[in-house]
Amino acid sequence: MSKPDILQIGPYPEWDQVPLEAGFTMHKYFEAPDKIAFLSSVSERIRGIATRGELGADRALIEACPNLEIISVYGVGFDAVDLDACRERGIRVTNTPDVLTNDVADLGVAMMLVQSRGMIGAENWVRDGSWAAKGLYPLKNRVWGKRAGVLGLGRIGFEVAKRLAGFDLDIAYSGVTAKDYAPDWEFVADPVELARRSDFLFVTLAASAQTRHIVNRQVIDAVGPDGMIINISRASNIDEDALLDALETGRLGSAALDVFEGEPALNPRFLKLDNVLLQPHHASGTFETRKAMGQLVRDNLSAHFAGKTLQTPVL
Ligand code: 8YV
Repeated sequence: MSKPDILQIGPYPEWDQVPLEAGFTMHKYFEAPDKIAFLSSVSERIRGIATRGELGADRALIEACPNLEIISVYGVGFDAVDLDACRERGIRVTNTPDVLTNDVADLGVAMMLVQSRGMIGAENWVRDGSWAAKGLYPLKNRVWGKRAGVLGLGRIGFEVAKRLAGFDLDIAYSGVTAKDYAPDWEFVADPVELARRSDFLFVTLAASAQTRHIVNRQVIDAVGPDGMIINISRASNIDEDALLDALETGRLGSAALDVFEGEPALNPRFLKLDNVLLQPHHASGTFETRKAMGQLVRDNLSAHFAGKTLQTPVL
């Protein structure tokens, strides 16, 4: 039996690539120097797309593949996949939820700690001899006992909040509705109100057209000059220009960011700031989690082509 043809939008580690190639005929779109020519040479055969959270699949790509049946996303976020284009043609979409939740939450909390305690600067203080030459490292801000706001108490937000409880933080959250699984934490519907009562504002909501720039200038100003915004979701959830303005002028104390508009390129204004911690979109980047994500990508593709129930369907 011939193997289903899959268009591969981005690279995977070898431990995923090898089994993918055993089960499917993989067409590496990301390696093609002339993408348009490459696509037109394979598009008729393509029955599946394997992509990554940040790369997705836009309408033009979906429409270029007339026999497309399924898009399997290596990531929980599917905001970069044009779901309307998929719905119109009954194309199935899967993602990789749950397996990455704890690692993403870990990194978010680590970013808060690293940035509050100035650990990157402290490392440099040791390495460049400042400790010996200048003496004690400047004092930094306490974490425990302060107030945290979690914007979006889904799977990842919940795990962030659980961890923050361990630091005796006073926790509140915002979302569409109050969650019955979070009776100990205050529900604050309005993001501006949530920001006003937060020393640390965690942005953990799934990105969509509705959440675009939900963290706007008003929210940023409500966090204020002593506060910090931590983003482990998608850049589009924050008005990045407003964030940069606030960081540059000190209207916002600091930020810790794993995601950027136009990543991996980022606005050069970020590089001039010392009140922001910059991370290369690696919140799910552990061996254990990435292996589980790759397995789910394959399991969903295999289930689909075997006519079985999809493991983690979005559509
Ligand atoms: C991954 C992500 O870094 O899950 C997501 O939505 O953005 C991340 O886990 C990415 O999908 C890997 O390419």
